[in-house]
Amino acid sequence: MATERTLSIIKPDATSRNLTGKINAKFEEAGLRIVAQKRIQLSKEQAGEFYKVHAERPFYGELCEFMASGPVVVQVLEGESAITKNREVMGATNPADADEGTIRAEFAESVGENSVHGSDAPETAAEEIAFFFSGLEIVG
Ligand code: DAT
Ligand code: MG
Repeated sequence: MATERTLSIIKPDATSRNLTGKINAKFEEAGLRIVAQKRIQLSKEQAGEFYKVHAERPFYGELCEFMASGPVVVQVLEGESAITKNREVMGATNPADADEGTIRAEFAESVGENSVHGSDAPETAAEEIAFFFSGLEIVG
């Protein structure tokens, strides 16, 4: 096992319900360290660029609108197998399928408004971290 970094986003449905601290507690309880964090509001264009891998999916327009609809908290999480571990703590994309105790089971409102994003592989984690953060902003 190796120490990894992954990109996490606390989405607008969660920031609007004041859940940032509760979600961060889930990461920290799982042994993930928040080594960079900032609250920003994305434009629809920036959301579209971030999610361009989904450009052909039927929900792409809705996803970009939602991600630009309010503040998000973007963060870098660090820890042993952080990419996989974060996906476990997040739970399944659709909260109806998410295991008990996961962030999405507890907090997500729907498959579209599902409270958190997490990178899915080492390559995407590196790309997504660089999308939001410079090296100077990440302090492990
Ligand atoms: P994940 O966020 O678990 O990595 P994904 O990469 O398949 O899931 O999809 C990215 C986001 O797109 C997801 O968090 C919410 C939205 N999405 C996915 N499937 C959807 C659907 N069937 N309807 C509406 N939004 C969807
Ligand atoms: Mg994904």
